[in-house]
Amino acid sequence: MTDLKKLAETVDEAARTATAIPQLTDTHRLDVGQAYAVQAHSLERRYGRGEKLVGVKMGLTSRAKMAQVGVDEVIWGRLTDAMRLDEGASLSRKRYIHPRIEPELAYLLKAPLSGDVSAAEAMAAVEAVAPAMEVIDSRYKDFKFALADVVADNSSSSGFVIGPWARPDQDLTNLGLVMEVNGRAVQIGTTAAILGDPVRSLVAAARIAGPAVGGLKAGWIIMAGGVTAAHPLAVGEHVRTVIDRIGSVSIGVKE
Ligand code: OOG
Ligand code: MG
Repeated sequence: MTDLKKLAETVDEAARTATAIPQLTDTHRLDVGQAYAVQAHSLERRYGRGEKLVGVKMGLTSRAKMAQVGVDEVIWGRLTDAMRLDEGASLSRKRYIHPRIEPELAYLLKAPLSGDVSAAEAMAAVEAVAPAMEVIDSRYKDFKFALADVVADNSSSSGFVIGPWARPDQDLTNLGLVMEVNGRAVQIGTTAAILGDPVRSLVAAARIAGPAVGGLKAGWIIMAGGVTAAHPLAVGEHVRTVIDRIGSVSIGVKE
């Protein structure tokens, strides 16, 4: 029988020490349900070190992301306070294995959400929205994984940065977005790339992540998923994402 706690220790140690590991599915039979259990156990280890659950991230909610990693199912992961990066600050490249960054939209909840909810019900629970970026750093060698591997690895999540919060009572369905590196556009897209309408990602978070975390809570952040393919980060880069009408968010990369 596969020891899910042992696998959780393996992915957690890989993340904690920024060390690449072979895919779990190379040596273990792991279904997606077991992979989520590994994720939950690995996060328990983080909570044991004092980290707090502050939200969830949705993943593979756009075609561009599915194509980049070769997995085509919507996945989710857990966000802790220690993963949050300061807006406009610089992250330390050496704390990661092979970090990539991707432009996202973040929701801030003012009311709990869980289970089957409509888009209107989901939006009624939203306090604010913000331009955001996620730093993903798959713990697997060469950033290669199967569905169960990436789920066990907290869906590659490694950090997130949130820009200024904006009012949610505006049309968010098709906002143009540009991600720039040192002032040069490297990715362009639209929020419509997220499941046709980013609110669908929030609805999916309530349905698939909600029951597993005792409900999405007021005060939590929900990351809707990468709009475009992710950009590999290098020291000296300054990355900025601008979303039409919402605003911008940036981060630098130092040694
Ligand atoms: C998997 C995580 C996907 C997103 O926003 O689509 C994700 C990966 O790309 O490594 O975070
Ligand atoms: Mg992401």
